Amino acid sequence: MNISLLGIPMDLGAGRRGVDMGPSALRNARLAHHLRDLGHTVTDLGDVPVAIPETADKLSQQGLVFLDSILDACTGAYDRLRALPDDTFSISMGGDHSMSMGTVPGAARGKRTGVIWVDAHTDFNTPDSSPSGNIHGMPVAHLTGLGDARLAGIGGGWHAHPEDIVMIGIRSIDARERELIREHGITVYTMKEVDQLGITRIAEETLERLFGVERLHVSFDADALDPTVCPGVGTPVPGGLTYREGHLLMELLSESQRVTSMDIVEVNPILDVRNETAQVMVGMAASLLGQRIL
Ligand code: 4U7
Ligand code: MN
Ligand code: MN
Ligand code: MN
Repeated sequence: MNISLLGIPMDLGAGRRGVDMGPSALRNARLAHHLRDLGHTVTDLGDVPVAIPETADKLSQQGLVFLDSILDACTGAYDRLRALPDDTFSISMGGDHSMSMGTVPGAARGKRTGVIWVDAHTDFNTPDSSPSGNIHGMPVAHLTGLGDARLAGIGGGWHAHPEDIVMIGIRSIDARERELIREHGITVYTMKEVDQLGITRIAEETLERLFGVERLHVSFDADALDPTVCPGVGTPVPGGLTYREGHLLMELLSESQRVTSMDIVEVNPILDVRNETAQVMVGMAASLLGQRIL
């Protein structure tokens, strides 16, 4: 398979600094090399231009911190991905999770696309509901067309259908965010369901639910995994997916041969221990792209 890597070195959407170094950390953990080892043809497209907080205009309009610069970065990512051939698998390397407002519509290529959101958080705040004003807590709401019209418009009119979104690994949700999730009928597998049902059944149900979509995108926030597995994240929440649960989920999705794109987000090298978090996330990508030991 042809795989394209795109870096989005952005930390403007997060409350803590450092995830702008995520693309470097993932390259350093030899993402391209591991994918080539699996037989893929890998092209690194480099990074999308992203402003730094020191020079960007922080002035939040309606509670949106760094809105203008995040719009620019997401639009840049959207344009790069939208131009790729349909059969190229794109991996977007973040960067904070606000980048997915550009990478998901870009990877969708105008087609109906299922979104598998692997995260400790539901990221479904709107500017009104957000307790922090940090845009990395808002991408999914905007992908469905809710919230700020500029952020919701990044994909040139493409939106995710709420019934095509499945979230896995959830264990932190804000009060008003919970109401929005319910109101819009988003499918959520919390850690309680992971414990009760197991990842195998959740993967099967997810693929069944997303049976009708043309493309399938996995947006993988490193904080979905337990902080003992991925310490390098800005918003750690205890009680996350184990190393094997993460791999098994990727392996089962890989087996379906239906996934067409991926985000790796929220890797924070400043908070990490010897680049472990980037290494773990490279392993997750390798499992999603068909790793076979036997
Ligand atoms: B991430 C939060 F309030 N919900 O909106 C918010 F708890 O991309 C956290 O999943 C968002 O890491 C976390 O700021 C965003 C908070
Ligand atoms: Mn997230
Ligand atoms: Mn998260
Ligand atoms: Mn985070």
